[in-house]
Amino acid sequence: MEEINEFISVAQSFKIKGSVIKAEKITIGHINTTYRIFTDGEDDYILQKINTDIFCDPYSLMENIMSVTSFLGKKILKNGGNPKRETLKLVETQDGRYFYRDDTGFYRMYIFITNSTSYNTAKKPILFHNAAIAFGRFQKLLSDFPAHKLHETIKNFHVTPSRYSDFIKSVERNASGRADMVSNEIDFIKERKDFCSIITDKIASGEIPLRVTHNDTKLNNIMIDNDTDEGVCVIDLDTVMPGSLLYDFGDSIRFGASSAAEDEKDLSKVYMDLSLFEEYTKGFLSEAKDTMNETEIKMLPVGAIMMTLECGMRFLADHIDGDKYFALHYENQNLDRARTQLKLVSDMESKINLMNKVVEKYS
Ligand code: ADP
Ligand code: GN1
Ligand code: MG
Repeated sequence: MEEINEFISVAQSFKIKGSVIKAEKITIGHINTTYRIFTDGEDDYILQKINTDIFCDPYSLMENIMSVTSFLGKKILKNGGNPKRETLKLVETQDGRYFYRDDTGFYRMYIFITNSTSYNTAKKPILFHNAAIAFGRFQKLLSDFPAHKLHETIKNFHVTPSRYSDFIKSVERNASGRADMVSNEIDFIKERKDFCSIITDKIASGEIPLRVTHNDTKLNNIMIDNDTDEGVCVIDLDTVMPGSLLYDFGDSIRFGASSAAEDEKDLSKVYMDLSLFEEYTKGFLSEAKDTMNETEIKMLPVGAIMMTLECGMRFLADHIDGDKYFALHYENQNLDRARTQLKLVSDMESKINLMNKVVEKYS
């Protein structure tokens, strides 16, 4: 069956209000397959086929999402907010589960958050500032979530030294035969091997605490209100797990403070925009500062470099592996993505003193 018809058919297995009018694929996001299901009822819906090559235990993943979204829903209600709009809301299947499985895949459904947009670039600085406030608030809302309840949905997700050794293995395996053509990029990463363990060492020594973190805080994982430009809802909760707050801050900067798209081919257009860095830092610290320790605050710029280097390694490893992980829209897209990340790393390294000054200003 054609994919779109498969999604329309699967949608009937969920308790949706009204009838399905049409389905439209959403191509933002590198991991899951996502459709908007339009209905003639009160709500539209998001139907997602979970990528089970990447999330090998979708049952545990759904348990995480159920417990996190119901925890957030209760808090939002208590604070006078709108839980249908301010957190993801799972839709039950006709037989009372929160996922549907058949031989085409493993699906879940959320209520579609209306009148909001997930941006790939910070079109206006205020969008990025507001995203920072929303991610900072998300962090705060989950600060008393019982971390032991969470499954690790992807092992060693932001353990950068482990990502580094996976990267070296990909280079050695050279499954696609592309490694020889990217030796400059490989060398750039190898020169930063020692840097990779700076955050994990401090987690091991207890200087940096493990918290419940989102772990995938790029700008397109937050819905921004079309009228007010405010961050409405943090989405893409597949990787909510114990982690460092530096990962969440860092990943937002990696993606949203870049002057260009993640796959920009013209590297002269790619740099870390210091004014966007300042917008984000100001917003994030205004929400999260009180819960952070001194080391975390001081190391925010390191978090940004770490997440960017790590993502560059992951994109390049996937290019060398023959594009097995991230969804592609054209040939060699992972290489373009890797190159922007490495360009950002060297730009951030040259701006580290300026970044530190910004952090000092708002802490
Ligand atoms: P992926 O893991 O592939 O990144 P996401 O969960 O981030 O998948 O979803 C992909 C895109 O679908 C998002 O960037 C957003 O545009 C849209 N989306 C996801 N959930 C919702 C929702 N509840 N309401 C509106 N749009 C959504
Ligand atoms: C993926 O799912 P998505 O597109 O929001 C990836 C992140 C990467 C990001 C790079 C589960 O995020 O870790 O940082 O691509 N998610 C997973 O854009 O691997
Ligand atoms: Mg996403």
